[in-house]
Amino acid sequence: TVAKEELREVKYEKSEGEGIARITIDRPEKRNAFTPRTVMEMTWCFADAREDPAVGVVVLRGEGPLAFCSGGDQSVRSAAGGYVGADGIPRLNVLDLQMQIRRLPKPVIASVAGYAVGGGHILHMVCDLTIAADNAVFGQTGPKVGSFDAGYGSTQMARLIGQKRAHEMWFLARLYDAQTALSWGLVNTVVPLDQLEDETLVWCREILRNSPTALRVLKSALNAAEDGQAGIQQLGGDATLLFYQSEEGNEGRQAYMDKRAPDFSRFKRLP
Ligand code: 2NE
Repeated sequence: TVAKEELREVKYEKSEGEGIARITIDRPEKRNAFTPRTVMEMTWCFADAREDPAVGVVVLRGEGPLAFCSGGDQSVRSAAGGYVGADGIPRLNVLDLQMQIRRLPKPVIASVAGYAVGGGHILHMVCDLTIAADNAVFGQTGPKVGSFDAGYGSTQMARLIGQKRAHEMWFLARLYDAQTALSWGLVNTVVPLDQLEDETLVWCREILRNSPTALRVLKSALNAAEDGQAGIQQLGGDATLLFYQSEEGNEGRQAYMDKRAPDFSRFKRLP
């Protein structure tokens, strides 16, 4: 893990009083390819955004106009079974990051300029919304470089664009422009590159006006079927969180603490 003052490959900003956290992959010279360290830094940022009650929406982006993220840094990929950092240990920690984004109970928006390819394409797919600049390019390169993502990279893609197109995207490993991505349902909207930042802010502010609990439960619900038991757990956790805030839930806890029998008689059994 890393601490905030150790962030080197990622930039993390929180807007004063507005509720927006912005995570920027900061390796533009490599088209924002990620190393194990980049992923650890992103993990730290997403955890902070989750824990901070002032944050209501998270934006994931890449530094510069040329790339959102070009996936795993192939120069540190090892035959030992993953991407290797300074500690010499091979890791595929981006898979944990994907789950962290899915489970973060706040909306996460991918703001994509330039290339979103390989593992970078999967990162935008696991975000809840994608706003693309008109120079954005999407695709999976894995089969060309001897890699694949048979987790969310496959299942979530098929959910988003359908089985035939998902087969095409993976089997041919072509790159697609922003308009094609829009017509396929891979992204929510396409805007001119110079408006990407402003449009992302507009979407954030609109989201921030809405009920945080409604957004939280909807995110869980929209992911629940795909995530199986883990998805039900997330949705179930939201139900427990709400129940703990209710009079009925607190009657049970209070009765236990008072060493008396709980009295649930005043709580209606609604149809
Ligand atoms: C992204 C793309 C299409 C951009 O092309 P272009 O022409 O705009 O830039 P260029 O010249 O290729 O890249 C600029 C510099 O960035 C490095 C390049 O090697 C180049 O370095 P220099 O020659 O200037 O020294 N660079 C770019 N992407 C890199 C990467 N991923 N790793 C290391 N260096 C990279 C074009 O650059 C491209 O196709 N990049 C490779 C995309 C790719 O194959 N990514 C890995 C897919 S596998 C994966 O991400 C993955 C997974 O499948 C499963 C689990 C985890 C990860």
